[in-house]
Amino acid sequence: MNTMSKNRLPKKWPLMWRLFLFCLLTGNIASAHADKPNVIIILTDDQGWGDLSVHGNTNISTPNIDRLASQGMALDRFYVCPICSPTRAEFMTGRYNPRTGVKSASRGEERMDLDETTIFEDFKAAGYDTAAFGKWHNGMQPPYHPNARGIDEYYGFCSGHWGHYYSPMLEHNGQIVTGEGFVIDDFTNRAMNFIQEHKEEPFFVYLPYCTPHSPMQVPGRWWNKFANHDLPLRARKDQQENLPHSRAALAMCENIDWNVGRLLKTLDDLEIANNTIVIYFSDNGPNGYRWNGDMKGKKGAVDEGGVRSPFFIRWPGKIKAGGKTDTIAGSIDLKPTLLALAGISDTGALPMDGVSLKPLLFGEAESWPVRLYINHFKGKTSVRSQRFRLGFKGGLYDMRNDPGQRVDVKEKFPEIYAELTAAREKFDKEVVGELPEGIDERPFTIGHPDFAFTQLPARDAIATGDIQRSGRAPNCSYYTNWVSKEDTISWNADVQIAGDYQAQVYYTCAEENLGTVLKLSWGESAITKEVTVANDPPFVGAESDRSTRKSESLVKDFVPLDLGVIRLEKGKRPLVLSALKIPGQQSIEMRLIMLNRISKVKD
Ligand SMILES: [Ca+2]
Repeated sequence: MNTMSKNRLPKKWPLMWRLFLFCLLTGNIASAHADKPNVIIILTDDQGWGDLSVHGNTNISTPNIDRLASQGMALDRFYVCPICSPTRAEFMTGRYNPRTGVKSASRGEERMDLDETTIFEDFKAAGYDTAAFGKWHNGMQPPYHPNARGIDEYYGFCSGHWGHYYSPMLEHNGQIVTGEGFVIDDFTNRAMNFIQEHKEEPFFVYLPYCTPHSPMQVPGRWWNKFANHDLPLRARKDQQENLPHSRAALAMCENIDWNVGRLLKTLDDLEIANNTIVIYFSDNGPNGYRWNGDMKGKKGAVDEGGVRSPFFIRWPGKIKAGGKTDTIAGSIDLKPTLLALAGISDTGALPMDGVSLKPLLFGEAESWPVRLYINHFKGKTSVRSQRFRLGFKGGLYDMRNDPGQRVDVKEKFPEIYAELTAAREKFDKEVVGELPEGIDERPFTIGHPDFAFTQLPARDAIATGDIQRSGRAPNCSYYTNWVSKEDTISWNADVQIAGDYQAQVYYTCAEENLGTVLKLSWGESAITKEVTVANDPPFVGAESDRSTRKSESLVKDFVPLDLGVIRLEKGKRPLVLSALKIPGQQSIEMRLIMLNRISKVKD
């Protein structure tokens, strides 16, 4: 059941009215949005610049993505952030990541500030139908949730990574659902269906794929080609290369390519390819040492290899096919560029750092301004000019003659060194300075006025005593080893409006541990529930891994248990899950709590 409609505000203008008025004005039903190109953004996760055959990687064959380059334009010096969430924030806002409040990738630090206006909100205001299928990674609870940031239709997961890619637990517009098959195929199917259903309207589809990010899972159809295959091209430091990991990553990229092919064929079949802008890029450098054109660094580094992404844009008849430029650009330029290409205004008040690349793409850039492009993450700032890169340790590299960043030339180019160093200091002071220091203490929001649902995962919770997190990285983890009644699991929370909330906990509990009694409390308000139904599923994930996982938790088939209805008064305090009785070895294993507001009450 799609419960989206009751959870979201209605659009200001019903669709039929919008279409009717538009057609009345244009007098042309068949080309009702000819001046409004559709937009599809394909964003891959941890795919390096080198992970494509079009870039000379003979280990791999990616004909469909390569076709985007031959039918569109390649920006071959396109920069993103060294990790996931910051790049997404830059794409959505046109602003350097530190300005957006995104500090890191988990425990709420991935949340984008609420005064930011997303590209989706702008396109939605211009009459577009918007959708995202995949990994959001910029906040889970409304108003940080994608549905609250301009996305009409959302299907995927909001965390930074997932523990299993085959029919996993996902969400659809805030409600927990089970995926269908391999996630990338599933996300693409959803996108193709959305495009089919919305082909008569202008649409904006965002496809943030979650591969080749670990866990390294990919169906046999793609894996078998690589399983026992030599890789002729190896990492720059090939002794550091984990071959099973590289093989899996390349197989995952070939699976992405197959899905891109299906997506492009959908546009051809619907005869809307000419009116659809397709962009392809990645969110950071490769997630391992593998061939990447001799560049220095991988994911996490602000060196060239950590931040240079593949980038292709196709708009048949508008952007010349087969074009390529080395002009530096990056994720902060996407929002201004797409707004310019679609003739849409920014509805936000905050100034963008990026510039519109439209003149470059249309071959109209007679004198492109000299600019610097800056990459920053966690105290490390690197500055790129068209020719040089100033590394975060202060080395200056001539990227034209030394693309591998091997020789520091700051003594040979003292003026350039001084200019780039000054730019770095200015950036650190003015831009990085906008990011609050210390740990992120923003509470997790519950019960936004426009959205009835709130998911509170173990990722965002704090546990005491003997309770353990199931994996090193919080993203898809759960809490286990709850052996003491003294211990609790709690969320630093902020209830937006008072109401009665139906609460469910997604749990496991072995037969011998039944009878444990849970208590969920918000100040004086509390509900209790005895666990009487066992759910003791096996671990899932490792059996599908093509190379050994490191930080992701294995998952289990958690099921919901109704805890009852709890009254939550407006305000900030911890939402606490405790155990009044633990008659067996331990209480439940806890994956998440779902809250659905069933009625509002006066404050
Ligand atoms: Ca990533």
